[in-house]
Amino acid sequence: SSATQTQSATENLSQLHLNSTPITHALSDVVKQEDWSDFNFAPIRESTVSRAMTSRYFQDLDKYAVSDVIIVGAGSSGICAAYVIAKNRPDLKIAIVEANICAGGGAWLAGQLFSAMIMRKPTHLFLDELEIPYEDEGDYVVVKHAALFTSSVLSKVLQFPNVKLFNATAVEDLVTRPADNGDGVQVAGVVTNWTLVTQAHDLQSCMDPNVIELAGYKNDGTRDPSQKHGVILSTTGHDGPFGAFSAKRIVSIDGNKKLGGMKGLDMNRAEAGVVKNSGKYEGVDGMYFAGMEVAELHGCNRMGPTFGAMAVSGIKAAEEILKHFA
Ligand code: AHZ
Repeated sequence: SSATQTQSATENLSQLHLNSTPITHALSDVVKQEDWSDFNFAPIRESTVSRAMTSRYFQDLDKYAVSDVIIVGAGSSGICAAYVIAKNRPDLKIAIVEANICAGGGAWLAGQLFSAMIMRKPTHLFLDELEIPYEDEGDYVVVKHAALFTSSVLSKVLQFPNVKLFNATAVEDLVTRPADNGDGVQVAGVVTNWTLVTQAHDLQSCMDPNVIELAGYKNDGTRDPSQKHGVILSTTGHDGPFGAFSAKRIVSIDGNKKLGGMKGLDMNRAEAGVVKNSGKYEGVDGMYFAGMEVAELHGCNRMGPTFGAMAVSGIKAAEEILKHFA
């Protein structure tokens, strides 16, 4: 019938079109004539793979055992801060400690289980710098998927040679020393453990932690005045199984401060409140905060699914840290 003839003519056309379009991919020149039958990799020993991973990890543990900046928590605020610090100061060693296997915190989705990430201006300027596309809606912009934002920031941060992400690693405590002026304490590092170990402390008898120390201290634990001392930026998010970790620990150390406790959702107050209160924590020298942990520490509102303040508070804290090292 003519209907069948038309259908087969269309199929032939699309087949012809397909055949006339050369398929290109990274291996087009290696795998000739679409023949994968004798494809193979060069031989490798299992121990080679093991050594390639473990030697590098132990080199990193050694290199970052003393770090200039320790970022606790790799959520949206932490990774934005890491980007700004690492980009401006390639000479600083930046260790990011993230309890989860996945860096990015909550920013793989943008609210409930929805994808599109809302950011209020002027955060679009940061997106421009990172070449992350968005829809301009006037006072705010929309990135089509939160995962696009998070993966783009992470891909840049992880390429800096002065940044190491220790994921699946939890900060269990802070290293503290008496403050230089003899009044109160200063932070001098973080106490770490594999997250799975941290979660299983009640089940085993003794699983002692490891530490990352901040730069700028002498062997006896006093500050070395010839060096800028390192700092901790905590971005562990609001209270949860791990969240607000440093805020809670800090108030137990600094007798002058009570935990503010995150207040209810108010988009118009929350974002500016978090940005204004982010940065240096006056009560304990060397300690900085950004992101939703600031809301827990200082009693700001939560903003719900709008992420501008996460990027901007991270940028503000990064600017203060850069001024410290200037
Ligand atoms: O796993 C945590 C997450 O990736 C990590 N973290 C928490 N405690 C840790 C610890 N050691 C190591 N002790 C730890 N890592 O910190 C990360 C926090 O990411 P997040 O996305 O929860 O925080 P954020 O402040 O960067 O972003 C918050 C985003 C929110 S919450 C919110 C609301 O509820 O109203 N609104 C926004 C925009």
